Amino acid sequence: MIKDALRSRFRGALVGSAVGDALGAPVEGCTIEEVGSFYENGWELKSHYTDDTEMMIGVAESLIERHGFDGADMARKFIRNYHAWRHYGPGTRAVLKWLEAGEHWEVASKRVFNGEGSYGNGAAMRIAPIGLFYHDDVDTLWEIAHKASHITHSHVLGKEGAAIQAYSVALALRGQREGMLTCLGARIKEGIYRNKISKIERLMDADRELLIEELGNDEAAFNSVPTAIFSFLRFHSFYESVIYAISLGGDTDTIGAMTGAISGAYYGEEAIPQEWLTALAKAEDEGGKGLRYIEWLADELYRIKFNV
Ligand code: AR6
Ligand code: MG
Repeated sequence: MIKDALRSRFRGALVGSAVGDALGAPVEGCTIEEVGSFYENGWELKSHYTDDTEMMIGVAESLIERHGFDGADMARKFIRNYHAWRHYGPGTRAVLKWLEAGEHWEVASKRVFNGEGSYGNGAAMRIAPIGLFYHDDVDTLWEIAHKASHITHSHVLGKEGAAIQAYSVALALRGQREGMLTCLGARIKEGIYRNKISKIERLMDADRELLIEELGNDEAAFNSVPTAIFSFLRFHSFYESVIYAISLGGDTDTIGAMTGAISGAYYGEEAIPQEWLTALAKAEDEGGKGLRYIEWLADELYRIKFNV
């Protein structure tokens, strides 16, 4: 693959994730019907991005500054970037508070949910930069995705979900759409994910209700990561995959973000509708880290990765 195409795919993954997040944000928690009526006049991007993108930015910033994974630094980036109004999950909010108070990044996340740790999708939703940075080395990708998740999500299902999402982004970046499910199947250890990934092929003609029943659409990583992979594989364009993911209702911003990351890594930034890019830039004009900044992060990851 020529390097320019790969550069566009780096941008596509990060920008695609932010676009999916912002499109899903106003309909988070809605039913299929409610999403349909909110967007009945067309899929216009009208919102800011949420915690999904704010944390993805932190992951990218840390990889760039440290030239690889550094847990303590990544935790500091999450704390520095935190804005409560971007709607963080309750578990993550608590962990970030303890990290800010000085707890070690390998310890703080183990305290939530009665010591079980979180299996929410909050680690998977932000993991795209790791999928890009380690796309050519699956063993390292898998290990680093688990470690980067552990900062806030220490439950094995939270970590495995993030690793599956990171690997899906890497496979999409490498153009491996056909072999994606086989490659994932060969890596996944946890039964709930193995089971759902193995169903995807058979569900291609399912209606939305059945799809939700089989794969899920909520905040648990195992009820949303397989759904994002399905949304990517079910269609042949960035636009169709992302609007389908959001049309399922439930955790729309995060399923939108994860579908956008995989699809953006596959199709490249050019495939993202220009109106969505313009609206994303406009929504963040008042001080957030917007489109140009996210593109710059992607370019930096690319530059460091390929030493150019
Ligand atoms: N036991 C029971 N419920 C759990 C457990 C557990 N061990 N782990 C997670 N949950 P959280 P996130 C449920 O709070 O993953 C934002 O809007 C529990 O209901 O760690 O960072 C994002 O945009 C918990 O509240 O947050 C995402 O959409 C929920 O999973 C979403 O929230 C999320 O886990 C995920 O955020
Ligand atoms: Mg969110």
